[in-house]
Amino acid sequence: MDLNETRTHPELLRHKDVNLISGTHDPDDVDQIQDLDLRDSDVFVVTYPKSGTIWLQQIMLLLQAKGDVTSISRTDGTSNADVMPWIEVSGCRERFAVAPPPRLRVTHLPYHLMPTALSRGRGKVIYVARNPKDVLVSYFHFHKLANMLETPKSFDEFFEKFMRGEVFPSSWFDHVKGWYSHKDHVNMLFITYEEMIQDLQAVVERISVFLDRPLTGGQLAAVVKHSTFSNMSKIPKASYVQVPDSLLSHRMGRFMRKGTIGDWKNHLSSTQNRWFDEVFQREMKDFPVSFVWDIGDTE
Ligand code: PPS
Repeated sequence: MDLNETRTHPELLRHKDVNLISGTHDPDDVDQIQDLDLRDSDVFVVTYPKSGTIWLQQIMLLLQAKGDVTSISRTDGTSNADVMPWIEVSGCRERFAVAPPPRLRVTHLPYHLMPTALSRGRGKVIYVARNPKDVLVSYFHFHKLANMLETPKSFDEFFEKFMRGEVFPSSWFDHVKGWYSHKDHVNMLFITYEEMIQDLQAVVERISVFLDRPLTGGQLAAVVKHSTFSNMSKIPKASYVQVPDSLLSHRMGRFMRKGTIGDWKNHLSSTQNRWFDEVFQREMKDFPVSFVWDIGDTE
């Protein structure tokens, strides 16, 4: 596939230590997110890109519907993102202010750009982290289909940009460490993508307890069933196949790509892997959460 056949090269906008996406984010609008008044029922799913955002959208909407997938299935061409959008995308902040509860939102923003009301105990945060080698690979493939992002010339070029944090929203290391450092100052549940792969039911149970939304055994089983990779892939509004071609070039690949642990082994050279490990050890040496790097380690 010729990766250079593509589109214009959109620019990242550097703003308050974050790379925003020109045309998708408006810095003035993003600045106003900090002043949002929060309710206790507001929930933000926070992720670095490619860490399980749309998986959590599906789980949250199913939890809300007590596992009744038909009640969240819409035939109007909209996707889960229309119900649970990214707060930082232009236009979303105004709609948030007037939306009825519960206001469920996702975001890739770092902590310092989020509503200060979170630090006063208002609202809840579910942070999902994924092992960064798989994030890098998933993000590389996503850059090929996302029209708002620059198409990488090669994997090697993208690898270097990722390692330098020259992607939206900046460095994976800063994002995860930054949010984790506020774990005890906000109402936060910290989970990993790999835990979800390993035992989805246990994670959904933790989320339902955290949100104080109890489920019966049957409802829990239904939430889990309709949020597995294979089932979500068959639901157009959950798998993003409905997103217009102007945003995602579907011919370049699928949003629901592999959904596993360890695909990085098919992409990183041994030199890149060594470099990654050195940076990871330096950056994450005091980080108390460990990551799973291989699907075989979950068994
Ligand atoms: S984005 O663009 O930041 O919102 O992407 P995000 O949703 O965070 O991450 C996309 C990756 O998550 C995978 N995914 C899943 N994996 C396992 N099970 C389920 N149900 C699931 N849903 C989404 C998706 O396939 C992307 O990972 P890769 O590695 O590219 O397959």
